Amino acid sequence: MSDPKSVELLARAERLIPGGVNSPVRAFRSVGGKPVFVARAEGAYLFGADGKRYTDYVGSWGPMILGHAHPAVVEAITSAARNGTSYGAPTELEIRFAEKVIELYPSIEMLRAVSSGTEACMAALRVARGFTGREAIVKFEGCYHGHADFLLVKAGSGALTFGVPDSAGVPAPTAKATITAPYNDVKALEAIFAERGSEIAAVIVEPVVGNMGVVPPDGGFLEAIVRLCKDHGAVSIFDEVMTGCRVARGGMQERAKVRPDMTCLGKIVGGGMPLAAYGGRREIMQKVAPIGPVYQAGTLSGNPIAVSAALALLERLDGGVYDKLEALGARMEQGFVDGARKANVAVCVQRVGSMLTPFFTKGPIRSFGDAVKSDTARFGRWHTAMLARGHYWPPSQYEAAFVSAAHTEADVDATVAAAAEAFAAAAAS
Ligand code: KE4
Repeated sequence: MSDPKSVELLARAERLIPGGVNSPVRAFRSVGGKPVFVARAEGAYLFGADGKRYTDYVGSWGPMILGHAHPAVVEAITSAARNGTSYGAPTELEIRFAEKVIELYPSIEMLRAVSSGTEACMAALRVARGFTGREAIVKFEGCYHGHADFLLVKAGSGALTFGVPDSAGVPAPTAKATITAPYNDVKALEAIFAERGSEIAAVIVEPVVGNMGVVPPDGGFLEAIVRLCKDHGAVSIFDEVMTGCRVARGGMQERAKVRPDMTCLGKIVGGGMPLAAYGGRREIMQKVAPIGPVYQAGTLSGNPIAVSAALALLERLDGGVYDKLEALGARMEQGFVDGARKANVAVCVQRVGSMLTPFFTKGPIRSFGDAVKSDTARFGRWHTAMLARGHYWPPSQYEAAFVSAAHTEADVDATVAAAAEAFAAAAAS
């Protein structure tokens, strides 16, 4: 349940915008209830339309790693805006952005800035297809790489068959070129390559899944993807839009010490602005227009305001930030485990650094098949109870929550206490 002001705003919004929201998950449909309309945010907190304060664990779905309205980021945006908002021409700022990203991601030798994670993943796959001259791509069930047609695909009848559309409006032939495999299943991936290796342009993976809830890779899984791609002349693509600068400054590829051929970045790397990027080995990126035959473009790509925000954020992500995020993440994980046990509720908390998910099932969760065993109705009741207590959790069982460096131990302890009550409430009803 949300406040009367949000209810009134939703009624107005729904007449003009599908579901009253500009992105589906914001509608709270999978948890019941109605969304809170946000008036402003600062540090670890959101303030609803009625002024109520919430401790925020969505963080704009990941970017707000230093908290909302960080003074240095706000200053960078306002001073950049005084120089104009967009030029549609190259700037030194974009060189500095590319230098910074390449410093953080040594597997990237050349990159292109775009305006969203969807664009980054769509473009990376088009470049991989142009580089290899092949059409088939492999993705994993439960992973989300944005809403490009050929990525809104679910597994066909058998593991080795091509995909079928997972959304209305996606042409069957488009989906057909996408093969879906179970996450963490090396044998399934080996079988796909054995059967169709010569047709596969790329394998794209969330190196830690956030989009079915947090599911870490088994040891050797990421290495197997890179190896199989290398052996068969395909391109390995790590979609680090969520994990980039989240699980480590250099993303999961730094944490796991695995180097993909290409990487997609967004969210934190974009400073919480409409800024994302894709890049990788120079010989691959040299296929991109205007120097190569693969076309990709964007009016606002590398926008000076967005790049200024990103640079202000990225230069503040020092080692101390990640020590704090790890400590707060671990504190919250332990608190949830203890609270669920006391309430006698089956909850499996999975976490990598400061991204975590309480799955309402026994666990462990290694794949989408495991994740869908979760009791989503009980999660929905828990989410509602958390919101009522002033804790703003991602409104879906199949999402990751994020702790920021603006959160304090007291914030986390208060959320853990609320969660304990909410576990009991969810269990009782
Ligand atoms: P955007 O087009 O939303 O900027 O990025 C797409 C994307 C690509 N790759 C990964 C790993 C992602 O997590 C995302 C977007 N994440 C969702 C939340 N799970 C964004 C929230 C939303 O869709 O409103």
